[in-house]
Amino acid sequence: MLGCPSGLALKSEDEYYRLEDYQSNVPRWCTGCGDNGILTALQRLCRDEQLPPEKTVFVSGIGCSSRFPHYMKTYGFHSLHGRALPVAEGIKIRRPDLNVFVNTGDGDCCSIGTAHWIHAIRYNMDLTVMMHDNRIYGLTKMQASPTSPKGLKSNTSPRGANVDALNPLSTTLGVANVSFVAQAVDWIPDLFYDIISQAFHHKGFSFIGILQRCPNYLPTLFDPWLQDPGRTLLLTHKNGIQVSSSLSSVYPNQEEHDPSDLNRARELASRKDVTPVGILYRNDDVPCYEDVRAAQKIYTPDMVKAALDRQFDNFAV
Ligand SMILES: Cc1ncc(C[n+]2csc(CCOP(=O)(O)OP(=O)(O)O)c2C)c(N)n1
Ligand code: SF4
Repeated sequence: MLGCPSGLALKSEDEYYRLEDYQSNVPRWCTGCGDNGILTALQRLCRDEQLPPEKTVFVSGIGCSSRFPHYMKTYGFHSLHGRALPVAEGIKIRRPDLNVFVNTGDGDCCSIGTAHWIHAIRYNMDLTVMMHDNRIYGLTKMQASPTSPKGLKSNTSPRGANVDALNPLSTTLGVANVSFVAQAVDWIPDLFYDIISQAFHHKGFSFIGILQRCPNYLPTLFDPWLQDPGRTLLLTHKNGIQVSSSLSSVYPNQEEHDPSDLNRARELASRKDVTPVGILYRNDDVPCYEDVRAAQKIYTPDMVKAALDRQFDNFAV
């Protein structure tokens, strides 16, 4: 057994996965795009958890953020716009042994993919879902998304978006069987890593809304948060995130929030004066659909074989 810088006990040097073992193509995102930091954190997570690349899958829809699987040297599925979740569920139901991550954009998840999103929460399969929320359609060049703030000028709302934005956290917290909801921001990497790590360890549908900068189309959108740390409310708890003293000195606005308190989570999610960052809700007792299905399995392999043989016999000459 060998030691390593991160303190993990290893079987042999050859079996230790390094950061480079998860790095694939050089990302084609714009300089300063928040997706770059999210990618680095996920590669770190895979390395720290020593996830075998052949047992790990990143699934995405379509969008800038959905290019994610191309940059991970794991299995990946760059699917159809809005369809990342059903693809990921299909993978998980057949191969519950795989680590399945989902990358989706605010357009991909909250617009064309809404129906899949709502039902995926209810089915509560063991997936780690990152919703990269840059509040715009990036790939198709700046159209308003459901999370675009009211008044935002875009190519589809030249006079300003004229309906209130959808709140992805409140929406997720309103669905039956919700089991994990967090919010992260791409510009506080330590907290981002902690949140993503807790989401990964939660067994069930872990939804992380990530405020993600798009310097290409909305270069100043998150400036108020970057310039005024008081706009960010860090949610701390022994069952949530804990904040270092150095980070506390920058972000003194904190609240001790017990993630098992669903009503308080809903109140926090709907606050407009501050942006909560941390674990809003966690319930480890919600059953996962793949386990429910496995327990109800009524067909043995022999029964499947016999049924197939009967079908083939119909075509025998
Ligand atoms: C069925 C279908 N409709 C529309 C499109 C065009 N389209 C591609 S990406 C996209 C929006 C992506 O926005 P978002 O999910 O927010 O991701 P971002 O690019 O901002 O990361 C749209 C409308 C498509 N590819 N397929
Ligand atoms: S357009 Fe925006 S979201 Fe897309 S890669 Fe560039 S900065 Fe990132």
